[in-house]
Amino acid sequence: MAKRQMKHILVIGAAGQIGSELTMALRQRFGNDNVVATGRKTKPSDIVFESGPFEYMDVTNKESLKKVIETYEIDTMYNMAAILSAVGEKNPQLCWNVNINGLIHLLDCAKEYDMTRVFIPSSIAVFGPQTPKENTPQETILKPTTMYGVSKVAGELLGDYYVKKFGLDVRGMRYPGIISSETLPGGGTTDYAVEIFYEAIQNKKYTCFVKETTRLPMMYMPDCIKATLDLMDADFNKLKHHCDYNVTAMSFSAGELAKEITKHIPEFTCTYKPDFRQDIADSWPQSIDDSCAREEWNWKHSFDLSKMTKDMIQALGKRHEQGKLYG
Ligand code: AKB
Repeated sequence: MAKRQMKHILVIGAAGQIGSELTMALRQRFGNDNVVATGRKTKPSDIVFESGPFEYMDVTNKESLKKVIETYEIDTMYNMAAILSAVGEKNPQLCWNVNINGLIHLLDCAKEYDMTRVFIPSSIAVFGPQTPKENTPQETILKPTTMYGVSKVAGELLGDYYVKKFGLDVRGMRYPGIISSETLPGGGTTDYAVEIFYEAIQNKKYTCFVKETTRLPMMYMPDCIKATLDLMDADFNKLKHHCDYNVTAMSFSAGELAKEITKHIPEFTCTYKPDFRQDIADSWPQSIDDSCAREEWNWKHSFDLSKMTKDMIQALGKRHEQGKLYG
């Protein structure tokens, strides 16, 4: 399935938590001018905005997507635009529209413009209450109870369909909760695992919106970027799956995370006040079996709970000292 070399890359959703850091990693690798960043409304970080091309574009509007593809002769796309689980429950129609209608536009454009490769992320949200919770297998029950999860299952199936039916090279993985220090996440259930660090640094206390015992699969951003680039680099012929790889790095409860933070900030306290996001978290697995990703494209993580916590506190602590904790 080797076509042209990857040259002109489009990152959709480049103002978001993963899109912003992915854009910078791709620019470093392929050259600033070869990576076009787009966002719907939010202005991205200064570095994303200033280091290379940036366009405002709405993936639900196919014409605006086509215009960007034609202007920059795009041959590779990363679709990081999504309405996440918590916002998706507040606005299910918007969630379906962005996550599915946007995705179809993107896949159709990839086919129409004979693109080299497309990345479409999925999520642990594809799993539901009937899925085994521990060491969740690659092949298992996919009956999510959130609109975000429904859209992600449909997205995985759509991506696989475009591979089989049209010979398009589409790849994707089921991201766990992603923890990072550059751009705050927005609208997800796993957001508490990022917010807790900001609050620990700034106020030495945090009210967590899931229970102390809530345990979810997580990954630190450097591993998330590595996993994404590694899957996109992998030899297509070695991939037995396409859009639905399980990936993980660590699993911990909210209480275990708080305890790890107190090793660095002893006065930090965490209280727990579960809200509607508790039900979402309870419907997801606690740990993931990602052996297919490890076997088929050599996935390996580097950060565990203690290494990630140390790194987060160092990065945010430095920004706090400079009076720029929130950028
Ligand atoms: C969310 O919490 O909605 C996301 C996800 C796990 O996909 N971070």
